[in-house]
Amino acid sequence: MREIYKSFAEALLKGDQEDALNIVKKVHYYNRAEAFLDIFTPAMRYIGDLWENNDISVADEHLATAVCDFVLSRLYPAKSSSSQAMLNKRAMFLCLEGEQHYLGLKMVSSLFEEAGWNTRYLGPNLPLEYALKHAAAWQPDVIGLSVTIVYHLPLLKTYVKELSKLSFKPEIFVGGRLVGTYDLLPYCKEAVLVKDLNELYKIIGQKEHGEKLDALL
Ligand code: B12
Repeated sequence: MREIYKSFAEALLKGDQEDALNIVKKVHYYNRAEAFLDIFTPAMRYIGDLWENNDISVADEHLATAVCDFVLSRLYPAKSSSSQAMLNKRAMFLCLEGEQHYLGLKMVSSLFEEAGWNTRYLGPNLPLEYALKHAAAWQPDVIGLSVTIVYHLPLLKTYVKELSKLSFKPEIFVGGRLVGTYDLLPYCKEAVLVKDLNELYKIIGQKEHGEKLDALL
């Protein structure tokens, strides 16, 4: 059987939101985490390979990103419909200044929300100054950072160092493409490095408990 992530990638590249949603509907027995792991993540990485090999253009890749973002938003849990009891815990998520790769972070935020956390997703490219101010005012238990591009690593070090100095001592989670590829410990000794969504689930609970897609679409 043709891998479903490739069909999903094709729908993204055609800019076909309905087709992309229909492909997700076919795996209605999956929960969010399974869909993110088996379909969304490999599809976007496959699109990266096509782009790197010049099989698709920058415009194609932007279109695919936009459609993927649309489908992710459709799957984002409504605050009131979380399958789990609210935990009275807060988590905020952001990408470092200059970092534009936010799709993975948005998935992670969605999974925390589903697991009963109160989340704030601050998206790409957030300068440290604003991250610090927002965190100081909202006092999250967890701050999740995402890093994809190697030349952002020096910044990662600064973000982790400064955020971990906050008086209420948030736990800092660092994820993103580079965490699965390199040993980033020297850049963020004060943080928890999370390689992928399976690792995340060891921290926030069992992925089998997530809502099935048929209840969402
Ligand atoms: C889409 C895309 C873009 C989009 C980003 C859109 C967006 N809104 O995210 C745009 C067009 C903006 C872009 C720009 C660039 N990109 Co780009 N991009 C990609 C692409 C195709 C997909 C990224 C993606 O969504 N992956 C899927 C997600 C789900 O995976 P992920 O981020 O790893 O997230 C997972 C885990 O890591 C984890 N996770 C992620 N964050 C966090 C955080 C926490 C707290 C936790 C716990 C877990 C976690 O959970 C996720 C779920 O599985 C990749 C290809 C690839 N292999 O990833 C290239 C890729 C990353 N890009 C690349 C490049 C080179 C660039 C540019 C430099 C291109 C240029 N010359 O301008 C710029 C840099 C922009 C910048 N300053 O950030 C290269 C990087 C190569 C390298 N060696 O560094 C790649 C690998 C493409 C390639 N094959 O060459 N890109």
